[in-house]
Amino acid sequence: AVEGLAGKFRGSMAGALMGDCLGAPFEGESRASRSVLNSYFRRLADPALKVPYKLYTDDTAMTRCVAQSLIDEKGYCATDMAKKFVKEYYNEPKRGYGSNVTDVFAALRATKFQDVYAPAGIQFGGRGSYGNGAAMRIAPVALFCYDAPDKEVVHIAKDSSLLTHANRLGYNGAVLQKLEKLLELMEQGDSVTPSQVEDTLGVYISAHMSVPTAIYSFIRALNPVTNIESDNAFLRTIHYAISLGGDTDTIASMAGSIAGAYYGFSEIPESFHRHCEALSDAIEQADQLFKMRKPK
Ligand code: 8NA
Ligand code: MG
Ligand code: MG
Ligand code: MG
Repeated sequence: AVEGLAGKFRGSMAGALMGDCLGAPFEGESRASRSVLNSYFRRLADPALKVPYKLYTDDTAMTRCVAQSLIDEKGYCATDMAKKFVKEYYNEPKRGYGSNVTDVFAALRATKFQDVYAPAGIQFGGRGSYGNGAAMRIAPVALFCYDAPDKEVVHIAKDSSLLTHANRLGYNGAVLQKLEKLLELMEQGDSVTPSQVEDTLGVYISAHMSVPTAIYSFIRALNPVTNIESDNAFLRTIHYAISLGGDTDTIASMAGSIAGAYYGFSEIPESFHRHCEALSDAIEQADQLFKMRKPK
């Protein structure tokens, strides 16, 4: 088994994928009941269960592009990343993309990538998208910048987001406000209900109503959670994130990437590996990003 830092890189990429695959069946629906989710996770843990793997969605499709672009270009290249997003989208358009981001892909293609940041800038009457579609694909940037100076991670995170999501100031401010609320919820421990999380942090497709929720899910699942049977802490994170309802695949993917990095790949139960599409690709990309670490 790969342990240590390499295992954390694998865990982060695998966690992002698994949150997406496992959360996708519940996306956008009303919150799944505790018994439905407990039996879902119990069934998947059974090595005898033979079912087709769960397909990844736009979250992973875009995460794979971000990772592959950083690997191929040995750094951030806006044009290459934008081209990869567009190629991926037109190859497999039915991965469940947000309803407006596809206009960006169309405009990038129509303008032959002349100004790769322009199409995102004109979304929503020039305000830009505040959807969580940039945050949901960010894990490879954190891995690529692991040993790099902080300013590099901020630069790549920001600029790679701007390829599709221009409304950054708006949601950054909101995220900071939400972090205070997150701390308040943390102080209330295991008594916080899913409705309280929904009302306080949000479970929606906007970045500011999902990124703090994903961080909260990771923190909350460090300890056992009432009504969540999964006793493996990595799975508990994904299980808990899904239990909040709303944008389940994306919140579970963001929480899963944090949990996977924290616990490491070896903590992800093997019985779950075969339930997620293309896990071996996520591991391969993690290994390549690990090898490319840039010293400070
Ligand atoms: P996006 O840029 O199309 O944004 C998603 C949605 O957010 C838009 O369609 C709008 O409804 C809304 N929105 C964003 N910015 C603004 C704004 N400035 N003013 C008004 N409304 C705005 O796509 P994205 O890549 O950010 O979307 C990511 C999400 O879509 C992820 O959850 C992903 O899994 C996917 N998705 C979500 C659902 C769901 O029901 N939760 C369903 C299918 C797909
Ligand atoms: Mg999705
Ligand atoms: Mg280059
Ligand atoms: Mg989603």
